[in-house]
Amino acid sequence: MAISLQKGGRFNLSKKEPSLKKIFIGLGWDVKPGHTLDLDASVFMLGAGGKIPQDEYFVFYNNLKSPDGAVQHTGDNRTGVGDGDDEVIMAYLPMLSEDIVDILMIITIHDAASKRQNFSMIQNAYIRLVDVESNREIVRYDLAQDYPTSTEVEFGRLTKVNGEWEFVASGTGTQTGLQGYVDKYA
Ligand SMILES: [Ca+2]
Ligand SMILES: [Ca+2]
Repeated sequence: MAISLQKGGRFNLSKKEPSLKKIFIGLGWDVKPGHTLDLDASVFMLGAGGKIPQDEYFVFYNNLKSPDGAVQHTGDNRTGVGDGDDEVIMAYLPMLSEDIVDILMIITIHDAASKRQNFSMIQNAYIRLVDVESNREIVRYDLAQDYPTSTEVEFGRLTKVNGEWEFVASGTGTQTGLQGYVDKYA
């Protein structure tokens, strides 16, 4: 059975899943009745200085693959309708550039500012990691908290600590727009 994390929880993948290579990162959400929102998954792959080493380490619907080939976005979902994963990121750990120490999974609301939308209109949000080889869910984080003012939320991140990869259930909401992340990390 998969481990279920609370906000701030951590799971050491290198220690507990030493054979893990290819990770299916499923991101899910539902739009509350009466609203129409388009959410997008983005990945920022950061070096030790807290910045992306080059532009293409920002992986999103217009740049589906990282330069090292390790992280791939499988495509845009416009509605979030239906149970199960709405957008999916694939990560292949052996191909990851040695320079990368943080991989942030961020969900933004498309045109949130102009449409006056935020995460209070979203429910059933989660992030889960699946081992592709065994098709086994390893760890999951359900974002129980409401985000009344956030226009984007970091659902989770993979972070390298002393050479070991940990998954962190971050659940951090902001209201800077996707551009705010680009300004911060690029
Ligand atoms: Ca989308
Ligand atoms: Ca959904």
